[in-house]
Amino acid sequence: MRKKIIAANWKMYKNPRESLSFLDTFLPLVAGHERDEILIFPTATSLSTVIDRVEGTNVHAGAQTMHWLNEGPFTGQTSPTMLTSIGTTHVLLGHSERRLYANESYEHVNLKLKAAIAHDLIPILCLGEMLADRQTGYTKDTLLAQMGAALANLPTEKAQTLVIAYEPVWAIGTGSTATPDVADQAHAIIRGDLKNRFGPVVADAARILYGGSVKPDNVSALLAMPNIDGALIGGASLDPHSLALMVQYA
Ligand code: G2H
Repeated sequence: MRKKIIAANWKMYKNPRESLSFLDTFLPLVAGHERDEILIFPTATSLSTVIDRVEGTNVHAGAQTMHWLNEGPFTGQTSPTMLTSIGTTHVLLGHSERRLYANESYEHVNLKLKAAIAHDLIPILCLGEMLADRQTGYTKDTLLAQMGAALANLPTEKAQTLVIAYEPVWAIGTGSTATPDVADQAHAIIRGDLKNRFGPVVADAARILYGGSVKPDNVSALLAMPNIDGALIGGASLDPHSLALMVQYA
């Protein structure tokens, strides 16, 4: 039985004061909730504040991206060791907004994924097809190509903690969620590829989250599907009552 993950991707919202105000409301609402893992991915300037505030609770915090090297002349970047030095446990990698607006390729994501694992950060690898891929029947090919590039040369023993977020780009922030069946079919493709690549133990253990316009009124139907092991939630995670409802699967 895979423990589900409810993850909040705050994108470029909430300064440290707003993050603390959110947590003052949210933490009591989910206190003692152990059925699922609860993760929050604040913006870089709020990360250390959030980590300090959630210490000792059932909530963990992660970064929205990172570089693969430990230091260097890379203006604006944050390294794996910088993240672990403040107690970060998870990192989102390859989010479509990073691919779209920061030119991030899956070759970069591959370097980041290996660096995250080497530093005991749990990576959440984001992937998903564009609307044009789906309309032309290329969803499966696209997902397999993204998996192939992101997971290239990753040894099986390093794949044990993998978490993948399937986020169809056409469903991100658009209000159009994939139906539970459509999402589950994509998750099954991803799990099948994990099995081919790393064997049944890794494939059975990997959590595959769905992301893309998840809200309190669609979360329970999505999470009821056999291959959907949680949700990566953007817009609807910014309100503490809304996120708490989704932790309870609404
Ligand atoms: C997809 C998702 C969170 P939203 O980007 O990663 O955002 O729920 O706003 O579609």
